[in-house]
Amino acid sequence: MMKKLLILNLFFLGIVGCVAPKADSAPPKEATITANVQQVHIDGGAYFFKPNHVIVKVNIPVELIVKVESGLIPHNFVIQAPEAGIMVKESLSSDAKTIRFTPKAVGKYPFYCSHGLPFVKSHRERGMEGLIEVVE
Ligand SMILES: [Cu+2]
Repeated sequence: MMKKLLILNLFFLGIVGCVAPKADSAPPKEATITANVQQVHIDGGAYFFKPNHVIVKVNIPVELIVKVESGLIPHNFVIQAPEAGIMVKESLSSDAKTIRFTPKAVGKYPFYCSHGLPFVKSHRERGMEGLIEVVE
């Protein structure tokens, strides 16, 4: 447990230590398991999710606690992975929203924001996407 906390602390220090951490250079975020629920906090905005690579264990309930920076741009959080029992589409705000599911199959599944306007790059194309990695 102490080791896990230490790793978590180092992770946050790493984030704070970088002036502008490039999203895809950050290490993947492992879920914190408490009382048989795996919790991960994800922050989003124009146009990112941080962390953008989350690792969870199969067959253990997951709680993603997701919020986005305040502003007028609407964002949502989508995972379409029926093969893993994960079907999520939730609108987001600056109030944290808890998204619950239990991953049923090992694999890598994308999450993203599906917003965007016709004829311009979607939020996903601009970087609002990430990966849920489900492991044994
Ligand atoms: Cu968006």
